[in-house]
Amino acid sequence: MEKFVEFPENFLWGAASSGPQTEGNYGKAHENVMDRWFHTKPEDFFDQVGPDIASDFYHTYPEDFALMKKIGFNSFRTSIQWSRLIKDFETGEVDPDGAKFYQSIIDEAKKNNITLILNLHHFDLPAELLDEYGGWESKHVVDLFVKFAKACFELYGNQIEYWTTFNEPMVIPEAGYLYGFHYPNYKGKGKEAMQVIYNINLASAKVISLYRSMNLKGKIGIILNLTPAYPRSNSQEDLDASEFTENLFNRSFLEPAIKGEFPKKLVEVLDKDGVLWESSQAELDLIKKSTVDYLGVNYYHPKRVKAQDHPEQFKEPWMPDQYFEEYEMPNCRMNKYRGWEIYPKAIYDIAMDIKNNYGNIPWYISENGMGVEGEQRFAQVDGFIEDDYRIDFYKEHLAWLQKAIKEGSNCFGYHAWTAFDCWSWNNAYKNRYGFIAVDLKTQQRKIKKSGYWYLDLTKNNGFVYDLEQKVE
Ligand code: BGP
Repeated sequence: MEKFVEFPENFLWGAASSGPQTEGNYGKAHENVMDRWFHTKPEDFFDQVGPDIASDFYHTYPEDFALMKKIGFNSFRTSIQWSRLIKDFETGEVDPDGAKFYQSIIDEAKKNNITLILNLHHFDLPAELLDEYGGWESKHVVDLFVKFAKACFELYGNQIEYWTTFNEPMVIPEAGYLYGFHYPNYKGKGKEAMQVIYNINLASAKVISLYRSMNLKGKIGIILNLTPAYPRSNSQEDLDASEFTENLFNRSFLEPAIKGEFPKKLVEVLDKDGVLWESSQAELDLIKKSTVDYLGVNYYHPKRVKAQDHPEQFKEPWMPDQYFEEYEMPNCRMNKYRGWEIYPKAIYDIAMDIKNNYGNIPWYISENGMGVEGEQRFAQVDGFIEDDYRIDFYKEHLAWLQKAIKEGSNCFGYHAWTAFDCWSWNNAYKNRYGFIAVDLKTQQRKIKKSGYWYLDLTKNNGFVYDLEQKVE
């Protein structure tokens, strides 16, 4: 039966993006690791398009905020690039042009009545810190990140209500150290990846502790990509595999962020295998007391897992894959352009997990979305893109989210990925995700059909839908 899917009052509606994917490199004194990757191996990127211009947000932000307002946003997330704001990483000295730019972003958001969520790290470690110290493997880098955060809080602390320390921190060890799909493209560095997990948790806790000590008036959280690990069967082997996968890929950040502790079972396995991170009691105490005020959840796809048939292949060097194997579930819905399964119900499962197992902490969907290759095929003669597939994707996910909210999950907002088409880590502009199309040659913007749909959704604070039938 059709019904009105209604959201709570004052719900945050908007979208997320990030500095490195939108701004372009104008005036930036330092490369981040993604810039470095493109500058050294442009052939790794779709159509060899890099982040140097990206969506030109450095120049187009006044127009972009006006368009976001026009399609109903009351909030927007972006990130401050460490490699733009800081001139000297060791001292934390600020680059005045960088500081001016982010102040303009804050002012423009305010002018448009858009609440800005500011994130401090979106895969964009300064490349020099990788060269000099081994990046997130180093605790010195943790302390340099705290200096960067201090500069951000000193400059903008009281102007921002919602801060986040990291976006999808698990992607850094996963993509950079285990499987090699992000720079520095290491593969098989299991032990190092575990230290990176620990160090980033420590960095987040240190920044939260600093934020609290500065008596600022906002809130501070973290953004995690939660990919529920569903087992192939109820056999003990498959259940163990899914539990390990959950603990490693979701809860190694979720537990410290909210409970101040690492998952016990994961720590036991890593200890037994001799790959547990190096930590001190003082650090663990700091993590224990520096938990988040709220959580952001990026949800795109689930993980399907089964027991590993060939664990011996992953013992030397140590890799977590000895405890699980991912597989593609037969007959699942797939976005073949991205290779991600579409499974909207997982958003409900995540919401109820937060409610039941994490003290029903305030949280929001900080990213959810879908892009396909060749979106231009949906363009009408005047270039208007009729992206109904995206509208359907959003409706279905939102309906599951609203069901969880009705059942008591403490969700305060929904951010899509993304506002206007932006650059992606090696897929560049292959899969377009925006409500607003960006013409890469002219940098002209044009609202897509989904943008007008979002305006209606936000005006009505809901939409008509039948979750059972999945028809409007
Ligand atoms: C998330 C990232 C975003 C964004 C999005 C879409 O993991 O936080 O930065 O890129 O995924 O994924 P992709 O761009 O890889 O298609």
